[in-house]
Amino acid sequence: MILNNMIILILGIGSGVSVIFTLSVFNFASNTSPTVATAQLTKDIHISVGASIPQTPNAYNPPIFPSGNNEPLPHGDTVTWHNDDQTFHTVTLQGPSTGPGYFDSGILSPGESYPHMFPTAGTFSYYCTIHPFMKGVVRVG
Ligand SMILES: [Cu+2]
Repeated sequence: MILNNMIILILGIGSGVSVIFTLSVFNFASNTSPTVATAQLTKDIHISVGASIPQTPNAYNPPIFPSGNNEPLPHGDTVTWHNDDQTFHTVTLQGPSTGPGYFDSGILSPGESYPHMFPTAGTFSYYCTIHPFMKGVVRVG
């Protein structure tokens, strides 16, 4: 009887371990996607309400992206601008309007978005052609 109980106990531990192992693998797999989704959500720049008025702070928000001491955007990544304002704006690279790396959203209506992929490293200053006082920077590493 004692021997039989020990075998059952050992089998019980064995199956318990395998269940725990299976659960941890499942949890790892299910935790992966939300982490990626959160990272992508941070690559957005918002055109602020009132951006057409020079006194409005952070016309592009954040005005320098990535902000603060954050690492530059990895080259190959995409930033999406969102026109949250109630009038037209553009997202236009400053400098010559030719050559590789140039980008221009054209007119963005209220509620419209503009994605742009940065293929190379650099510091990219951009502005709004309708309201040239609106300025922003994207840092790409
Ligand atoms: Cu504008």
